[in-house]
Amino acid sequence: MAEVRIIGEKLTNIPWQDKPEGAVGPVWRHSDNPVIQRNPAKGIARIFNSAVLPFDGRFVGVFRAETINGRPHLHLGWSDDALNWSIEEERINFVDESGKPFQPNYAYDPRLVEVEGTYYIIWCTDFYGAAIGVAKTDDFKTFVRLENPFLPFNRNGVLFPRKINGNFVMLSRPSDSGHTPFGDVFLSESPDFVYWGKHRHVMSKGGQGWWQSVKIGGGPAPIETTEGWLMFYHGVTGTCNGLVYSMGAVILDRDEPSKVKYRSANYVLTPEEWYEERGFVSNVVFPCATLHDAETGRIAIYYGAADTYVGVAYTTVQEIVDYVIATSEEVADDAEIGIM
Ligand code: BMA
Repeated sequence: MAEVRIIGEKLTNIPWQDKPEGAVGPVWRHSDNPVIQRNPAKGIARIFNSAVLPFDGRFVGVFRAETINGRPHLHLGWSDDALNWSIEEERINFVDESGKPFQPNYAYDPRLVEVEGTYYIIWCTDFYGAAIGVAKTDDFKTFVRLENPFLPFNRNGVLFPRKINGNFVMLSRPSDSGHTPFGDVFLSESPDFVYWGKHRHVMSKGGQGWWQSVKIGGGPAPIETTEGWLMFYHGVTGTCNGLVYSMGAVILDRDEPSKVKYRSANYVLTPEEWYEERGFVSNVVFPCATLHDAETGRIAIYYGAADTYVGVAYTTVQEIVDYVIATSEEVADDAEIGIM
């Protein structure tokens, strides 16, 4: 197939392991998973569904920390190698735009995305029910909350790492107040990070397979490649024992990302290892971040496992894009911008 490249920065010190002999599929696991175990800091029982980025010669993470009273909050963590993490015991202290404390009642499933030198945290917050909260920081010391972008109920807010056609672009998954038994991915634009509109449908749940038949949700910030925006996402199926969360991969149009170019009919990672199959919520892989290197095309994917651990998995841009193209299916009107 044609050569595919990541469009972006060189980041050669990310975690990496070559594909082992006999690996099944285009994504393979770090051999020493999970990289974050239970009880990783005082007062924190479990960390999962979390996001990381390079910052100032090290790596920084915004972690979904399930505290010992069972409520999720966001904590910072630091690492030299992006595998061994030191998690701060204090939760992130958010302030409003005038500097007054402004803590969310709960916060989960954070994404962390840099756009034009500012770091944005996007998470699921309490706004008369589950909705999307956003904050920004320049230094990982002061975190300023911004206006909530969307009405409730909504989850899985995923910001693109650059403006497209002059606007910020955010994916989201409108939902209900509970364990949402439905859901497609939509996209909205904003010129100023306050007013969001031009809402477009991006992807439907479903397809020929059953692994994404109940609902889907955006994952890590999309990666810009020469073939389009590569995005990992989660797809959910129902069983007599509850929901199963797998990871899928899709390529969106570079200039009009509400259009799906290719979408793999198969999952690219599904719960198979003990730390994915067994935990607080069994059978969950839930990707929220990647570290990637434009020079080598290597991608390290950070995912929550069984709502209990953090796992790392690897692929290369060539391997995953070739796989998505080779196994692509068209679902509903994904290839269009959708009805308005
Ligand atoms: C979703 C979210 C995720 C979680 C998943 C499986 O609705 O709450 O945080 O990983 O369920 O429990």
